Amino acid sequence: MKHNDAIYVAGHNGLVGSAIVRQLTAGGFNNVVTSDRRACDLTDQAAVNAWFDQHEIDYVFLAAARVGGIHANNTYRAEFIQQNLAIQTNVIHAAYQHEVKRLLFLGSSCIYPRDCPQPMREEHLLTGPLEPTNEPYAIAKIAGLKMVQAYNAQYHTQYLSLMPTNLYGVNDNFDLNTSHVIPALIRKITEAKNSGSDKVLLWGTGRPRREFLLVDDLADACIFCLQQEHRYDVVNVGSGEEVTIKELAELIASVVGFTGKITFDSSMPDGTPRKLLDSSRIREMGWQPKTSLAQGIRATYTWYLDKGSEKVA
Ligand code: GFB
Repeated sequence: MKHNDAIYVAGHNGLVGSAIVRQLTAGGFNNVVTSDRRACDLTDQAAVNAWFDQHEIDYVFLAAARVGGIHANNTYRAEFIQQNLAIQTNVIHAAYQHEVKRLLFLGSSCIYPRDCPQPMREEHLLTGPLEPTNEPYAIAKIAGLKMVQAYNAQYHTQYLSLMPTNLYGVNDNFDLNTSHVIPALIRKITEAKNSGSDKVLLWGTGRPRREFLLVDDLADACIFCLQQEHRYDVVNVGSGEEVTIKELAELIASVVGFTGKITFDSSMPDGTPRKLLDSSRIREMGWQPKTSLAQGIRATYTWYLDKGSEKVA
């Protein structure tokens, strides 16, 4: 990628897209192109085609998606499959028709089977049933990566799907009904501390294990991969740092300074028991994350106090 190439970041307002834009800008890429929903509804194929007609795009980062935590995935099942299938189909096909040089599609570690051997390798895809709470989202993401593979095979494109582990960071969603676990816990534990409460109630049993990656590290991986020679259609991106939800809650409580009791509501779903990615491919390519979970949580908490809490007030 040259510094003046036209680089389209689809989904630039979201957690991932905004981090890619920040990182590209910091790296001296001076022709980053974005589209807001009014200018181009990505679920509308005609609008997407018209938008690509008007912009000469060299590279695409496809970070636009309907996303959310376990409760949102489980509740808005129809919207998660319909919107994601539409967005990714429209953007990937328009990119192909407009001869973009390369495209990077963002998937998710929930594409792997619920009871997948750990750590999960790219070859484990489609070897067993999915986790029910996020099956519609996972099926859409699997369709996206299969579309990338099919276009590479038939049309000789060099598109790539990155499968990130659970992400968090600046611009995260702190709405308690739709958020992922880290922003939810930062908000719940901060509010418990501020209200003088001696306990906080979290979902599930606290026993599931999750691997987390700061979104700035993921953005770094995206830009790194799109500049490498094309070798793989699918690449996992994880930190290798895995904790139980209870350990995560204790870490967040120590960052926030909350000393009350952490309790769990086991009537809420746990989701997948464990999802640790095997990230050997990207490590062999020469990439590794820079931020530990503790550093990332401190940075996200600082941002939440500064900006995030205004958004959710
Ligand atoms: O991040 P999260 O919503 O999604 O939840 P998943 C992770 C774990 O945290 C689950 C527990 O075991 C939850 O029960 N948890 C505890 C909480 N308290 C809370 C809370 O207040 N809010 C939330 N959200 N969780 C998602 C998938 O799965 O991961 C998506 O649904 C996507 O498809 C995403 O793949 C990365 O890790 O379970």
